[in-house]
Amino acid sequence: MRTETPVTIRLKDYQPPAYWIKNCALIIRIFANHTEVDSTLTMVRNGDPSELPALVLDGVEQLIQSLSFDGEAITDYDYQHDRLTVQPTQAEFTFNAVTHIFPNTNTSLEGLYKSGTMVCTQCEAEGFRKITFYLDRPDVMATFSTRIEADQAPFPILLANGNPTASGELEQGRHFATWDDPFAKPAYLFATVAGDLVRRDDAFTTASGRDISLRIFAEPHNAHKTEFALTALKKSMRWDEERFGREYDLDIFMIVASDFFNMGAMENKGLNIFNSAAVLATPETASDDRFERIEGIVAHEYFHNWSGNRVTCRDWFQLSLKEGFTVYRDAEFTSDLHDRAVKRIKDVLFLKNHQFPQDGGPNAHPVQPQEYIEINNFYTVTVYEKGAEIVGMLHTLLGDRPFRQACDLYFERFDGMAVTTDDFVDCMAQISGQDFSQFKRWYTQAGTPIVAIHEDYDANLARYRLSFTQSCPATPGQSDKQPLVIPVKMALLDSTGQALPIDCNGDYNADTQVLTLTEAVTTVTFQHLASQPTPSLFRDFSAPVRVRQALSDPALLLLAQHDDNAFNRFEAVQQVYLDTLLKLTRGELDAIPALVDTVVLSILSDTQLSHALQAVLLSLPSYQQMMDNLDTVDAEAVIVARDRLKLHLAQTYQSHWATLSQTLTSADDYVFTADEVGRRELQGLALYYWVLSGDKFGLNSAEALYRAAQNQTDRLNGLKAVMASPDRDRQQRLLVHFYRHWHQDTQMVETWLALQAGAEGVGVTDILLLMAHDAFDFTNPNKVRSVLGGFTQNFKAFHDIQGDGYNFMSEQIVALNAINPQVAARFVGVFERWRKFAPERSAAMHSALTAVLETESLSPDVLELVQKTLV
Ligand code: 0A1
Ligand code: ZN
Repeated sequence: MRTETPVTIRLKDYQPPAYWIKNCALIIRIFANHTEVDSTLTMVRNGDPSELPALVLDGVEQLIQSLSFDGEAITDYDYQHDRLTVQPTQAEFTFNAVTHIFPNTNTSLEGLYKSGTMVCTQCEAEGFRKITFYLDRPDVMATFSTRIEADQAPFPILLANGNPTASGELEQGRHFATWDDPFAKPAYLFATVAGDLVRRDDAFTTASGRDISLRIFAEPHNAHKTEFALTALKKSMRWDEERFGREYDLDIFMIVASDFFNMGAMENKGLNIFNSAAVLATPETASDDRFERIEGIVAHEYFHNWSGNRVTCRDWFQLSLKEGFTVYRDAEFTSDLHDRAVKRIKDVLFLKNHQFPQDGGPNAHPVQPQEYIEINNFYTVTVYEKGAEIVGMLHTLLGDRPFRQACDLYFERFDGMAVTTDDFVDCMAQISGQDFSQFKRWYTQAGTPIVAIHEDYDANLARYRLSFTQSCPATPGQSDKQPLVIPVKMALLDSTGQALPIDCNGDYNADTQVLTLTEAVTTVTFQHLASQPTPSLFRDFSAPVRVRQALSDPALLLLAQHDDNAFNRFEAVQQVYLDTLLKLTRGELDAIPALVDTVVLSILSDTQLSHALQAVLLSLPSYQQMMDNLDTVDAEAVIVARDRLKLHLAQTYQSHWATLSQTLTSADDYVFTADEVGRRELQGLALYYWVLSGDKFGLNSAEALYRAAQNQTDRLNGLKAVMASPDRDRQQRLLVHFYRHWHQDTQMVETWLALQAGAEGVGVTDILLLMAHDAFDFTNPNKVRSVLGGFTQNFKAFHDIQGDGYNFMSEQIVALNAINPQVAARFVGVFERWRKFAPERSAAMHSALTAVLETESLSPDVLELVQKTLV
């Protein structure tokens, strides 16, 4: 824990380093109670060699044993505030440090730490300084060689980045392994692992014929669950060659599964380390959404080998350079492998549920933040997901081939370098010949733009006009907003939903049907339209904006029933639901409008739709989306409204749900294909509605599905439906049964905890009971996320004014702050929208946050977020 006043780091203050590190030779000696790190840095002055400024190295909690320059002991040094200052006397020299660190007590899970029976690392963003003294910044790129020594019995496997070079026995039951990574990299990509791990092997031959060994390692209790990830890895490797021309470079690629991990996974060069929840899967224990997530994350980390590792970030303000681009790449991978429309719909839902609220709240920041206190707080949905949307817009603006050419140029020009988002966009500009200086505002301007649309049809002139007015609400520190470049993929539909030919005087490219807005107001005129068309705008969500468009009911219905752009069809259906939910919340409706029923019936009876699309089209907007569209949130009214519409759907279409639940079954073994995933998803939704309708047959059917299930998706479909009933006894029986059966399986226990924390009617007392359970561990982020994450995402439970959820979470944040600041800081986000709530809750959330702020020894992570949230 750092106690001094946190320092704000600003992009405008960026300076290149005074010295470069060319090579880092590490010897890591793991002992029972401490680890000795012997690091030799080969360094050279960056700048005038006749002037030698002090060398200031980052280093946290380093117990110094010795320091030397070129073998000469350094006695004159200053080590305070996590910085070591020494004075070189040559422009080229080696610096050696031998220090002791303590992985066993490192609960922050940054640097070198103990995870179960193994020892592993997490160095992004600034964890390497917890391992040794270093210029811990991404623009310092060095080749690394690593020698690890440890007791052979507990640690038979010793891994590090790069290719293996040697291994052997040492005295007293110890052994060593050496690894060499020839690709210069920043320290955040360093990794090492020591453990008693079981390994699964495979191989991959690259497009140019090089043979690569693939290995996944896991602790013995997880070892049977690695096959799926290995297959996903091979698919990712092939896809990156075919779609982006990117080939793997080392001789070996390794993945390690760790039960203790702060995030999803980490792209360390040649040695990815994964949260076991993000890599381990068998049909027995992982549901379809888990399989999807794992496949996407394996791909994401692998793709970083080029977008992030070979070409890396100059500084942490450029984080989206690698993250936005890599999220874009992994989304394309999933879209190519499975159902593109469904993937897009789910990604946009995620953006709207999480990024839009962030962009409209106290922690709104640009995709390229301009300042930070703790960089770990900027691994956000804005940097990742909005960053990916920006890359997607570049693709839309350039078209397939030029976009690929620009990516090729980027990889070739900057291979082995640490660069900026400007460099990336400049490649797009060079290939396309377009000027992207205005486009770059997407990186620096925070807030979700609003595009208001106005239509005007003149029957006499057969002329139709669309005018687009863009604006962007003020965000913290940014009151003046400039117009952005906004691509609008569009079509004009006739009364049957057919796209009409577009004639707008050649102003816009009719083939791609992409309008590009650049001004605050843009008006486009379309000629030769014999009747008024229905506009289908922002197809595939072509820009991350809020669209304000007053569509008539017939127009909305046409889009909801006939738009051949599946994404826009989904948007229209969601609009029908959302309008209804908001009106119900405001008390403006006595009955559910007929439009809802017309839409639902047409989805239920549309045999052309895939099951997966039917399932998303029949799902209601989330509480977050309701909140996001209300100025002030009356939580009770929001809950009552959503329950009412859900019950209406459940009861009105009870016979449909029963039929779907009973017919969408399969006797075949589990397969993970888009069709099968869709079938199970629709069956799960139907069963849920069936149970909600109050039909006892539905409830029995749900229990039967749970009991007969041969895979986790069916099991959870059954169990989640039972959890939607008021039958508490039955729920309890099944939960007891679940635990008895699966208590030895880490991922199943996490699921079991999350199910209970997310259940209807839970309160703080139940959560405390879960936390007192043997299965719970406050030092394990996955367990904490299952219980506290399950609870805080449980809208009814967390916001229950009778309960004490806010104070409870305030206490948990304070307790976590002392153990794991990163995980603690994530939970500050549950209070992010406190101002939106009506006075009683708003005041209660404010006081819970204030209580956190008044705690002594807050980590910079928590302090920064609480301060910003309270402003
Ligand atoms: N770069 C990883 C995510 C990651 C970020 C930070 C971490 O620790 C603070 C760990 C992982 C990714 O994008 O997958
Ligand atoms: Zn990433």
